[in-house]
Amino acid sequence: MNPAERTQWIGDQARVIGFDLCGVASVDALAELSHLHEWLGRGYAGEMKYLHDARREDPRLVLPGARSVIVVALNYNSPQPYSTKYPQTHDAKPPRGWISRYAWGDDYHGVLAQRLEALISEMRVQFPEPFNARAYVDTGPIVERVAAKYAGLGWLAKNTCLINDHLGSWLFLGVIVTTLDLAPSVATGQAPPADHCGTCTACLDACPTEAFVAPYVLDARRCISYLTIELRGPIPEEFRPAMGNAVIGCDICQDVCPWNRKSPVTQLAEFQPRQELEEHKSENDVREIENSNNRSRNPSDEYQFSFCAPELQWLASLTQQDFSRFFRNSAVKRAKWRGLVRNACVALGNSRVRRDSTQRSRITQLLDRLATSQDSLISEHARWAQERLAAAQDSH
Ligand code: B12
Ligand code: SF4
Ligand code: SF4
Repeated sequence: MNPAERTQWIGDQARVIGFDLCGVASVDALAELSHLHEWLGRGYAGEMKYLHDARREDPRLVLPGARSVIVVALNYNSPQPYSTKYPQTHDAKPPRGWISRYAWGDDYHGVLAQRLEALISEMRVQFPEPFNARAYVDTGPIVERVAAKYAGLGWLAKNTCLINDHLGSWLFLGVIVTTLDLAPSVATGQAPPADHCGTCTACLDACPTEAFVAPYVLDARRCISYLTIELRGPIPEEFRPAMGNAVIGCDICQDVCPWNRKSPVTQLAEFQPRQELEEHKSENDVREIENSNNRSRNPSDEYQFSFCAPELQWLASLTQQDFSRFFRNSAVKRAKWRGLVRNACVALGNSRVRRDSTQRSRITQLLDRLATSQDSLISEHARWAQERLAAAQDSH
C-alpha cells in the first residue's frame, strides 16, 4: 500500500470501528501552534499547568520520528435540549443545575481510547513494518483541534471549537501520533476546510463571562468550563453571578451556534444522559420518574432526572462516597467532590428561589449546614449563596 492508500484504509477502518470522522495531518502542517506560546504568555491557561508542556508545540517531541497525526471525531449530540432552550427554574419545583452535554454519559476518554486502541491493533495487522503509534484523548500533549483542522475534519471557529460543516461541533476528538508514512488528508498545497463563521458573532455575544478576548481567542480563566471543572480553589466572585445554574462545564457558545442547529443526534448508548438513582428520590419524585418514562411526557418533565439537569440540592448534599459512586466512569469526576459541591452552592445562590416558596426553607437549611463545613472552600461558597439569595429576595 502506498501512503495515500493507507490513509484511505485507516479512514474506512475508523468508520467500521464507529468513528464519525477520520483524517490524517502531517506533523509539519500545524500552523496555529505558533500562537500557543503567546496564548500561554498572556496567562490565559490559568492554573492548567499541563498546557505549558513544551511538547505541545510539536508532536515530534511527543513521539520521536512522528510523521503523522491521525485524528478521529465522535458525535456526542444526544437528543436532549440545548441549555439555552431548557425550561428555567420556577418556584414550584426544586432548582436544577446544568451539566454540559459532554458529561451526560460515560466518560468520553475511555469510550474513544478503546476505539483508538482497536484502530491501532487493526493497523498492526494491516501494515507489516514496525511503527510506533501513541493514542491520546485529551490526555496527551497534543493540541487536538489544530491537528483536526489539518486532518480536514473542520475549521477552528470563533468560539475556538472545531466545527464540521455536516456534523457541527458536538464532537469529541482523539488522536494517534505515529511514525507511519501516511498521505495527509489535506494534500500539500491544498487549503484546509474553509472557515464558515463569516460575520456571525453569536457565540462571542452570548458568552456570559465575556471569556473571548477576540474572535478565536479564549481567556480560559474566564470560561465557566474552566471555573467549574479545572479551577481547584475559590471561584472569583466577579464570575459567580454570570455562571447561572452551570455546575459542570458550559455549552452556551455551542448552543447558540447556527452550525449546531441541525447537528445529527447520536444514538450511542454511552453518551445518553445517565439517570440519578431512584433511591435518592422522594415518593413524589419516583412517581415523576415513572411518568417521565412514558414517552408522551412534556419537555420539562423529560429531563428532570437525568444528569443533564440534576437537582441542585441533591448535588450540594452529596457525600464524598455518593460522589464516587454516582460519577464512576463519568467526566464529572474531574471536578472532584468539593468542586462539585462548591459549584452547586454558586448555582443555588443564583437560583432566585423566592423567600415564600416551598423550596426556600429547605435550601436555607442546606446552605446553613454547608456554611459550617470544615472545608473552607465549601463554607465560603455556601455563605456567598446565602447572601446572594437574600439580596435577590430584597429586589423582588
Ligand atoms: C485545555 C482545554 C480546555 C480549556 C481551555 C479551552 C481552550 N479554548 O483552549 C477549558 C477548560 C476552558 C475547556 C473548555 C471546553 N472544552 Co476543552 N480542552 C482542552 C484541551 C485539553 C487542550 C486545549 C488547548 O490546548 N488549549 C490551548 C489553547 C491555546 O487552544 P485554543 O483556545 O484552541 O487556542 C487557539 C487559538 O487561540 C488560536 N489563535 C488563533 N488566533 C490567535 C491569535 C492570538 C493573538 C492568540 C494568542 C491565539 C490565536 O491559536 C491557538 C492554538 O494554538 C483539549 C484537548 C487537547 N489535548 O487538545 C480539550 C478540547 C479542546 N475541549 C473540548 C471540549 C468538548 C470542551 C468544552 C465544550 C467542554 C464543556 N462543555 O465545558 C469547552 C469548550 C469551551 C471553548 N469554547 O473552547 C474538545 C473540543 C471538541 C471540539 N469540537 O472542538 C477537546 C478537543 C477535547 C476532546 N478530546 O474532545 N477545554
Ligand atoms: S463555554 Fe461558556 S463560558 Fe466558556 S467561552 Fe463558551 S459560552 Fe463562554
Ligand atoms: S456562533 Fe457564529 S461565530 Fe461563533 S462559532 Fe458559530 S458560526 Fe462561528
